[in-house]
Amino acid sequence: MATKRYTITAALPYTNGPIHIGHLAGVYVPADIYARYLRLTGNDVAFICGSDEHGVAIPMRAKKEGVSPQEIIDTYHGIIKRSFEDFGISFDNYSRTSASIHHHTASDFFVKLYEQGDFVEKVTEQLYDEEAKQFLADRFVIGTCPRCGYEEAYGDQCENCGTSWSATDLIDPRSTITGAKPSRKKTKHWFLPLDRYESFLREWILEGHKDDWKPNVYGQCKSWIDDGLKPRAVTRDLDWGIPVPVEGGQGKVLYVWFDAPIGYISSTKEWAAREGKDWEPYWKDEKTKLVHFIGKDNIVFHCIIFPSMLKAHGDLILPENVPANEFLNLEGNKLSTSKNWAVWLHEYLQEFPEKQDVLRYVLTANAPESKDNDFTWKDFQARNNNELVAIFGNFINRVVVLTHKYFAGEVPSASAFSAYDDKVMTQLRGFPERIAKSIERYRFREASQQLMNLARLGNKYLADEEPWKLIKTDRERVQTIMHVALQIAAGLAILSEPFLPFTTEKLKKILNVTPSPVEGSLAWDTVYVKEALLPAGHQVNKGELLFGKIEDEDIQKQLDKLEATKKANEAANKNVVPQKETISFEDFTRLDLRVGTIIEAQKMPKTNKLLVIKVDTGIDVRTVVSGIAESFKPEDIVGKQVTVLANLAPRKLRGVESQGMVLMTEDAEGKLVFVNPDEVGVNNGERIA
Ligand code: B3M
Ligand code: ZN
Repeated sequence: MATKRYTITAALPYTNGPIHIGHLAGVYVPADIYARYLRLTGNDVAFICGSDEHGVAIPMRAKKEGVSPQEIIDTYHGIIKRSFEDFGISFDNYSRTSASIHHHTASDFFVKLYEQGDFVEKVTEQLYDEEAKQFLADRFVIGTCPRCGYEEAYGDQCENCGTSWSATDLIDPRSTITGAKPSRKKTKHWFLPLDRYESFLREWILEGHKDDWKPNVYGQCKSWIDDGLKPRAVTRDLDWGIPVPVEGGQGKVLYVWFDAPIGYISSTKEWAAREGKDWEPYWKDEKTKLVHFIGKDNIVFHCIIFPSMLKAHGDLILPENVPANEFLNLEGNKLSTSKNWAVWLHEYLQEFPEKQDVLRYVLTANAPESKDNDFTWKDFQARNNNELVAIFGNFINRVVVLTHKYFAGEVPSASAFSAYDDKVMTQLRGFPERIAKSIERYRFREASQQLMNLARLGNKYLADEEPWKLIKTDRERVQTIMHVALQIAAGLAILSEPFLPFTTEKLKKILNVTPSPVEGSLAWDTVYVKEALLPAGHQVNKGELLFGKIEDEDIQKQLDKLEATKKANEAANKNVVPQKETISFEDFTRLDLRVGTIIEAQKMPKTNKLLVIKVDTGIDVRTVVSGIAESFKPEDIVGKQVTVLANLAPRKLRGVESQGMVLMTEDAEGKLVFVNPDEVGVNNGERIA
């Protein structure tokens, strides 16, 4: 088998909180499946990660909890690292960006680019919080996104539309430290002139990776490049981070998104030093395949900015692929740390001890690979009970129990195969390649379903052949049937490892192929080359159940917990109706809101609530039927300027066609008031946006 060298990275999580199912589904489980698969097929793999401990998120969290930033990173680095271990994420190294090897690596990287003249040094006006006496950037600023209109966009990125910004681009910026409107103050920074890399990026991504990068990733890159790339500051006026190592850099640190991806390199170095290896081929040899696993909000940093840095550096390879996932929602709502709308990994394990593989499986089978997806507890239960228990677990259990019952646990020898046996064996031999192909194309959902199909094949085979009936009349035939079934069980033990590593271990124990595999290695490839994975005469152990049923009350408990979270959030927002589902900027632009003047008003006969009013909208004079008669007398509103939704489809109320809507809200007493264009005169027909 031709082996290749792979450097596989998984996004470095920020150590400002624990991690939840969204992180696992979006990045770490797919990356782990990929890494495990590559190792099983004999490749040379460095699977690299670590904690992202710089950036504004850390001091912000520290402030909130009233502790030092160091305490924050130490606490969450510990919790996160532990969660990864608990869920079998098989990093070769999990480092942290506060490590000195990282500070050195990132500093050296910066100095090299600086000396090569790859930066532009500029004094510009930056946002400044006079009260906090601090420059504001990144998450210290929120404001309205110029592209999509989202009002809570961060200073470096809008989490709604994914566009990356400089803080000064935002509309109506405000400080997240004091809430104040920032002033502007001059300061010097180093910029990476991304515009210089445009033609390189065009050629490398837009031409070179049109067919092999996921459409969501490719599309984001394309729109970025087509929008025109601008120089981007890679330093910040902050005191938390890696000091800027060149003259004039005092009091400044590297931008977190400059240092964090270099963390992949430092983590590789740390690993190589520990293992007595050379790190360089993993980052410098053109034949090495570098793959970044990330969530969709990290695409621009991994596809545009970091590659431009790598390119500038000159000695380093570029990623071969960046298979970013979309987002996972929980029970229909966006996962949110601040709203505690999440399934935290450490809590999950307390409630479902030893069910790591169940979560891994459910998150893979339902992974947000090409669109956002929803995690529901009902689906979790169904996948466990109907697939893992009823198909996979059931098959293994039947095979093991019958082998013990009929043959004292010994793999029987097979006599001549029937045509059906041959067909089943051929199908079994086809699975490694099918699963491999899906994994190599980053289609992990598909791969996990194929694994389940192998267990289905086994179940069907037993159900069709019915050895429990034949045993009375044809023991020899039963020997062959169990021989074949045991080969499928062994196939599952091998092929399930990337997906269900804990189960694989148990299964190998049951099949007695641990610690030393039968006759050489039970490796991925042996499934299709070996005559028998489990030879006749091999003794298998007594079984334990691989999966347990999840009961309705276990699920109800989780749903109740979420319901309590929802209530707590609602109480915290008291009386305020929760925000409706997010709409896109395009949705918003479809509303035609105008200033109009009420020129006539009268009560609708035989009703208490309705007024029929005539509004001059500047476009025309139209009739609007409005349910406001209890709050206004007709004569009081004539002459008032109001906001009109002009393009609402007309509808008839009591036989009168209403051609629009006048916008209203309630005052503290519950009385209706107009949503008015200020008291200053505005021309009718003026648009509101
Ligand atoms: N810490 C961002 C995130 O968690 C970030 C990834 C860095 S990868 C170099 O969204
Ligand atoms: Zn936006």
